[in-house]
Amino acid sequence: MLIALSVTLLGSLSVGLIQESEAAKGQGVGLPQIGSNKVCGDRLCSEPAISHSSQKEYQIDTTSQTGECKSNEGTTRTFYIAADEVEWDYAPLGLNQMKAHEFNEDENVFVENTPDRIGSKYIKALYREYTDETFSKLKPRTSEWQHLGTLGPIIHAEVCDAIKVVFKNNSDELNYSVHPHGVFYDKDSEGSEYNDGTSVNNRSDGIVAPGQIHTYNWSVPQRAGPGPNDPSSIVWMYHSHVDSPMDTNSGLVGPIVITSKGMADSTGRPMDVDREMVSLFTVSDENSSHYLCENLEKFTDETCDNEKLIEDDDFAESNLMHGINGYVYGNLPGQTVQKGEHVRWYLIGMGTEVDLHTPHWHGNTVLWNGMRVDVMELMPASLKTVDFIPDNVGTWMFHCHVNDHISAGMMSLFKVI
Ligand SMILES: [Cu+2]
Repeated sequence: MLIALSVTLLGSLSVGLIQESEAAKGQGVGLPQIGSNKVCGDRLCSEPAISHSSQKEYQIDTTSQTGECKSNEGTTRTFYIAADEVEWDYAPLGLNQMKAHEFNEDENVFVENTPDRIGSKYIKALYREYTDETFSKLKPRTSEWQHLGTLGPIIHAEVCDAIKVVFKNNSDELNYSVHPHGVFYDKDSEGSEYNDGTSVNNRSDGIVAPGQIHTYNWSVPQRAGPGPNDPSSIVWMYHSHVDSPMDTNSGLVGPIVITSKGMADSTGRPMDVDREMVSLFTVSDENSSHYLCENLEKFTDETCDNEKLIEDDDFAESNLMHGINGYVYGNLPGQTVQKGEHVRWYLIGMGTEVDLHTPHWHGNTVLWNGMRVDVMELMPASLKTVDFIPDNVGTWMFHCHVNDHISAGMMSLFKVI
């Protein structure tokens, strides 16, 4: 039987080699052809690697930029979002919740407030959702979205919908904007000003002055929605892009989730998902925030006039807040999922060259792009979507696996109940 199997294997392999060399002659390349010798798991299999039907699915849509959406086909989803200057606490519990102990000397480098250290509280600019165009009443954040922390409100839409963001800049002195990733926008809704040849009339989106309101209109063609390898919804983000590094270090980042056409409920959320989670992994560099001087004046005995302090490496390090959604050392609330439900977890990376993050779920595994993992990789502005069905009840660590970031507090807890 072994001999027979070997002969069969050799036979099919030699056919494969002949096919390959013939193909190589014709195409001038030596790459093996995908064909009858495709490896299926731990065995050879005979079916073609790519069927005609799957090839069809992978064709790029060459229709107009709005894909196959007809005008007025979808829903217009309106959001009232302001940039608000607020006091934010990276560690509101006042302890290291990962170990349920008081902050030790190493942890206090980042969170202890002293006469010349800001500590865990900072003035930041955050996107916050209001109920209407008067911007007089904040829309309450439900317990489901409590874990968003510093992130702005989640913008849900379905392919062929339109998104309207009425943005008010509530800053006293600073210009801000809303720049989206992924969705379709004209120049007056890009939220970023640069030398692009557009007229002055097209520039009110890029710099929204203090107290001003700008309405951004974004459409959601197919190319803004899930691709062939994506699940039924994917994550994008929006952020201020007047001075992108300083604006985002100050806190102005939020998530956009686009669901495939026909897969969303009335609120634009994916119908095949029970629970959505969003996590932003970034080292918020409060040294590069618009509010450094204000923070010094409010929380310490120092001011920005003390150049020696501002240039001190230890002071600079104390302002590198290694957070998940703006929380350090297990202070992030509301990360609760249920055993057996379909959880979709959206991951966002932001920052600079130190922002190489590897989110790791303890106790469970996730699926990304058809692959099983329990650690993901994020670079600045990475946007990734994973799925899982929790099967392991308990309180689990969800943290960045980069050693330096673990020490600096980029850790949280999630519960499977
Ligand atoms: Cu990290």
